[in-house]
Amino acid sequence: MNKLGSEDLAEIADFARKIRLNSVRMVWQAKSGHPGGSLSIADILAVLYSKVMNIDPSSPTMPDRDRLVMSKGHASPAMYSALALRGFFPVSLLAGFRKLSSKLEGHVHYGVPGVEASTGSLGQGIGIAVGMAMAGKLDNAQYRVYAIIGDGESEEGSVWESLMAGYKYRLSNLTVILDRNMVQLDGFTEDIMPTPDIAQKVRSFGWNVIEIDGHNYQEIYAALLNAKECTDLPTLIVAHTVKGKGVSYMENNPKYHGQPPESEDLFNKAMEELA
Ligand SMILES: Cc1ncc(C[n+]2csc(CCOP(=O)(O)OP(=O)(O)O)c2C)c(N)n1
Repeated sequence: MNKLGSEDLAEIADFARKIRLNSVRMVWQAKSGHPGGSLSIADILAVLYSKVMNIDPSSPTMPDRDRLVMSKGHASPAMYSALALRGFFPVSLLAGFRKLSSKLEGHVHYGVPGVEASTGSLGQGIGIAVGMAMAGKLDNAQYRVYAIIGDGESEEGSVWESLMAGYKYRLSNLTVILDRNMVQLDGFTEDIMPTPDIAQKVRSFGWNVIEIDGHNYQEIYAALLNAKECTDLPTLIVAHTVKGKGVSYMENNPKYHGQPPESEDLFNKAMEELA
C-alpha cells in the first residue's frame, strides 16, 4: 500500500507538530540555534521516523536498523526532537539543548541515542552515508541508509563527489533527501549560488530522482517507498519545502536561519501558530 490512511495521517501530523514546537522552544531556551531549517524538515522526519524506517528505540544499535545521517547538522533541534518523541531518550532532556553538561550539542552529535554520525561541517554527512551504504552492500545487510542534505549545503563540492560515488557503486540502499527550501545562511540560494533544475543535474549523474512537495505526507511516503523499490540505483528525493514552515514571520526569512525569536511576544506567537 503506497497510501497512508487517515489514522496514519493524523499520527504524522501530530508528530510533526510536536517536532516543530519542541524545535522552536529549544532554540528559544538556549538563546541560540537554527529554527528555520528545522521547521522545513519536520514533516519529512515525522514520516521517516513513524512510518518508514526500521528502528527500535529500545535497541538503538541493532545491526539491521536503518540509518539516518543528518548531513545538515545544524538542524539538530528537529533531529533531537524526532528522536526524543520516538522514544530514543526522554523528551525532558531537550531542555538541555546547547547547555553545558548536556549531550545535546548545537550540531547533531554522535553519542546521542539514535544519532548515527556527528555532523555540522556541511558537505560531510552525505559522504558518511555513502560509506555506510557501501558497507551495507558489502555485508549483504538489509538496512537502508538515509541522508538529509540542504540546498545551501549542496554548494559544497563534496556533495557532488558523493553523488558520483553513489552511482558508481549503485547504492540502491541509499536515499538522499534534499531539503530544497531555497534559503541558506544569509540569503537565497539562487542569489548566492544558483542551481537551477537540481533534479535534472542529479539525474544526469545517474540517480533515480523524485521531486515532491516536502510538506505533503502522501508524497513524502510514496517517494520513500519508491526509493526502496528501486533496486539498481540510489535515489535522491528533491523535497520542495518552506524554510521556517509553520511560523508566519519565520517563513522564507533568512534571518531565522540561525537565531531564536527576538522577544517573548514573538516566541509566544510561534507557540500559538504551531499549537
Ligand atoms: C563547511 C561549512 N561551511 C559553513 C558552515 C556554516 N553554515 C551553517 S548552516 C549554513 C547554511 C546552510 O544552508 P542549507 O544547507 O540550505 O540549510 P537549511 O536552509 O536547510 O537550514 C552555513 C553556511 C558550516 N556549518 N559548514
